[in-house]
Amino acid sequence: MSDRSDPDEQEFSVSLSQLLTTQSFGKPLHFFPTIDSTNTYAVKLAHQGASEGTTIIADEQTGGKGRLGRTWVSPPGVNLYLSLILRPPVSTGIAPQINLLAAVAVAEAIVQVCGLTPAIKWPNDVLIDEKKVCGILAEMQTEAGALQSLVLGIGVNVNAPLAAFPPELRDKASSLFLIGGQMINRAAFTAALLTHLEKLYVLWIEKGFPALRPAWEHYASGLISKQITVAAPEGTIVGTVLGLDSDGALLLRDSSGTPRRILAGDVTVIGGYTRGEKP
Ligand code: BT5
Repeated sequence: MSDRSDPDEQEFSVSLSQLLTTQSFGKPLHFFPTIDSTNTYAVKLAHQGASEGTTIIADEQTGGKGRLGRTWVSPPGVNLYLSLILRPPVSTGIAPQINLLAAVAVAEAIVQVCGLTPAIKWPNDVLIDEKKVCGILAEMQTEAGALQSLVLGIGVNVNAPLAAFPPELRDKASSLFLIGGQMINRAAFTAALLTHLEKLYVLWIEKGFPALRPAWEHYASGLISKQITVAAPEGTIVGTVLGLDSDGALLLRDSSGTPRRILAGDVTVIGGYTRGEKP
């Protein structure tokens, strides 16, 4: 733990420790007023042998990371920036399913704490009213091809005002506060998130991805039959969403009518994306 001077930060970390009823997630908890990236620090701890459940939270990130070298905007005092060290007994091919699991856990925490209607956009963005409120970045640590640890990074825009986002993000990003109109207690939200993460993680380890699939499909139901474009490593694909494969891959019918399995990529929904029905 680092020195803390801001009472809000202190309250966040102290009340989170008091609220946690998890077995191992959030234990131990390392809290930083400011850090470059909680994921970078977590990877370092993972290499040093930190146990499963070890959690790093920062009040601000100066070098918050998105996927593919992108940046995660991480202003102080308002949001959640969390990295969790995991050591799942799975192969590197299965490990990316943690992204889908995390998106479900974030959606469940949002429903429980805020009563809002989140939607998952494959693989792992959580949106409300078509605006991104959460990003997930999982990083694998391997040795001789075997998974040693997995750092799960989650950023949630909890109480950020619009001014906290740079102008170019203001029409595509939002916060739980901006959408719901109420300030959210960050400690209570984080405790709920870690509880949902742990519950789903135990289920995933015991029963595999099929046990998570109905919940993922519930939150991503608005995607089915939608026309999307996917910027995938193999190029840009335009198609209609058919659903999810048993391993979490996205199933599409492309514009020539051919079924496609997408393992990675950035999805844009043509004509917009909301999940209309209440959970
Ligand atoms: C992500 O990447 O969405 C993964 C973000 C993971 C952030 C967490 S915070 C804790 C942990 N420590 C880290 O350093 N990272 C993790 P990607 O799908 O590549 O999306 C990045 C894009 O989202 C950017 O290029 C912007 O367009 C947009 N963006 C950046 N900051 C945002 C924010 N705060 N809210 C919504 N959108 C944002």
